[in-house]
Amino acid sequence: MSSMGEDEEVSSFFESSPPLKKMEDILEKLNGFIELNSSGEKRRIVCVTSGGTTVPLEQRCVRYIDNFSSGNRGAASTENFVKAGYAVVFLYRSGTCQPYCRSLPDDPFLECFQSLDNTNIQVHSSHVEAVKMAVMDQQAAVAEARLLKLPFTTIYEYLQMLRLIATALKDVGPCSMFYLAAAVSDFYVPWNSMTEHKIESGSGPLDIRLAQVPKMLSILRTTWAPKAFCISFKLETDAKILIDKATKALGKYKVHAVVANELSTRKEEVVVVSSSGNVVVRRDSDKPESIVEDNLIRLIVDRHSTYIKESHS
Ligand code: 9Z3
Repeated sequence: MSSMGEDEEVSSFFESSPPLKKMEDILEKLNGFIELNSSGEKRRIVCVTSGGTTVPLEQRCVRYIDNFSSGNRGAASTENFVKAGYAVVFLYRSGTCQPYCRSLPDDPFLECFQSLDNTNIQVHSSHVEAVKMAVMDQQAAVAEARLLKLPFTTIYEYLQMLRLIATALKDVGPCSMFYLAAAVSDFYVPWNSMTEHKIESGSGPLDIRLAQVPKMLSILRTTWAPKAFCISFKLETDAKILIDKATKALGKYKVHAVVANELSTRKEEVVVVSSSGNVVVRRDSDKPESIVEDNLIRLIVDRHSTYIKESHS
């Protein structure tokens, strides 16, 4: 039997995926958001993906395989894109780090508050500034239609939602961007070959065969949103192979840049790999509050501006 072509693999993935819950609701929010940002003063729109996708092992899922990502990169990048005037569709893994919440304690969140008496709860003085900024910035971003948050958990949800967003952004053309910081599963259990009920234990070791997730990046570039500016990420734990892998991804998927990062140093530096050469981007280590995303998003926004200018000429 001949092996399936790339397009066939993609269609077979979507045909066999469990349908997205609340799809109508997601589409309504998405189209409303894009319309608000495309009429009148036209804004650039970026889809930031963030957090890791899960691979369920059972249809009524008790166990799953997960991809590591705290969501910090996506959340911090979203804040910077909003600051730079973009409208952001934030496609994030439920429960991961959120924009404007990075300086709040999450463990335990209740540390932020103190109870004075039965009727009065106050923000603890040590967190007043952080809570005030978080609430005000988040409310402003949502009220001005600069931020739309859409959650996912599984690889099935993530890819279906990415396709919806890409298709909805097609007409925004070069003014749209994909910034794909989510950690996406490479392997999965096809829905049709997955057991419905919880896998039974007690009968020795478990053998599972994982299929390869079709490479959606190619389809995103060629079919879903070919005119969008597209930034993908490459994560490795072995620094020796990182740049080579990122360079190969750049050539294979024809994205506009690949941001290469190594797991242990990802908060200190990244390398932006593109056809114009490799640029190392670091956080300003002399400023304690500086984060690598401040400098990274400045560079990406600049590159996007050049791309828009070149597409008009
Ligand atoms: C990244 O490389 C992100 O920068 C991180 C951010 C996940 C490392 P955190 O969320 O970390 O701040 O904790 N994302 C892409 C990872 C990925 O799965 N890339 C694929 C690959 O490396 C290509 S799509 O093959």
